[in-house]
Amino acid sequence: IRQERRESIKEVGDLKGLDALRVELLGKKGPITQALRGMKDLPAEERPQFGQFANHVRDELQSAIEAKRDELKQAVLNKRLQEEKIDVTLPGKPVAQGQPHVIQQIVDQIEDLFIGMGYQVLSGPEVEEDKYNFEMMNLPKDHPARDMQDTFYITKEILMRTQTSPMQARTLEKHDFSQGPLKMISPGVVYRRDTDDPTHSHQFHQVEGIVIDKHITMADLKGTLQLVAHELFGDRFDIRLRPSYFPFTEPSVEADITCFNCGGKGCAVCKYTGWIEVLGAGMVHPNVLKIAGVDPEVYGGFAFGLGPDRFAMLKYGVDDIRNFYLNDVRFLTQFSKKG
Ligand code: FA5
Repeated sequence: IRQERRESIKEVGDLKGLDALRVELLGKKGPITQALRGMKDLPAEERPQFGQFANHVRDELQSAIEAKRDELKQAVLNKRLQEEKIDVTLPGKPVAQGQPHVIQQIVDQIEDLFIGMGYQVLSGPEVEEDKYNFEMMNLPKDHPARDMQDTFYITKEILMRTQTSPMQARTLEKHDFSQGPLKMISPGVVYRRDTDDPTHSHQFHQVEGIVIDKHITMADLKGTLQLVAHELFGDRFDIRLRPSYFPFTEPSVEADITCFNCGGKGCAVCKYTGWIEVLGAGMVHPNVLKIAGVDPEVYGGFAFGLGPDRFAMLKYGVDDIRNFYLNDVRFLTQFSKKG
């Protein structure tokens, strides 16, 4: 019987079966318990020997069951490990990756270009003081040119900046010219109470630029702008300066770029002129320098404010600026850096 039972323990295939067998063999109704109970019918001198033997068999079966339980548990674990094995050589699942917004891509390109020419890149507050946005830019409270940029006012003195030009005033005020010339660009978002249309948005981007030193001329301005056009659009694109007016520059210009659509020949996109306006610029007005505490008799230079939204429209042939702000991923993913 002993041998037979040991065989049956060996043959059990799972933990449930083993438990059932344990109850069957060692439980109250099992043969060992029964045998021990029957001991009282034996002659007194046989009882100790019989008891000893029965206990011995019980212990033996108990340890056989325990050994089998360990073995089964190990087998379950091994099976799980086998099933959960990861094949690290299999190709991974592709993870969808985001990308910078197309306007940000243009701004990044502009930043890289100017950093390469030794400019510092600064960012300024979008909620700005009237003082920096207008007054220090040679636009006192009663100046008619304030109407050129319809403004979102927060209080009488605080507004959403209408241009990145206040960063000219902020840096001029702080710059220590004994340490060298000022060369700075400042990209950011600006706000105007413009009615949205295909080429105007009430919220758009600008990149301000300013260079102040002792011998800066308009030729430096034109050369710099030409480089920007060539870098962003390619060598076949040219830039042309037209006389214009800004209260903070004298003389002032607006810069046009060869129309991407007709290559300068003239079409509906450029209203048959062959050129598209992309930025305002000029030689920094002596009043702007004076107000910021810089001597205009000694220092002078140029400044510009370009519109990356218009650059992006030109570069990619987008005919409505509002597309950049609708957050339609089908539109935005077209400008993937990889593609
Ligand atoms: C200015 O804002 C001046 N601060 C630029 C400047 C800086 C001149 C330094 C001289 C010296 P303007 O309002 O023209 O200028 O805007 C500059 C550029 O911003 C425009 O050429 C155009 O590219 C872009 N822009 C202007 N208004 C909008 C608009 N509503 N939506 C999209 N882009 C615009």
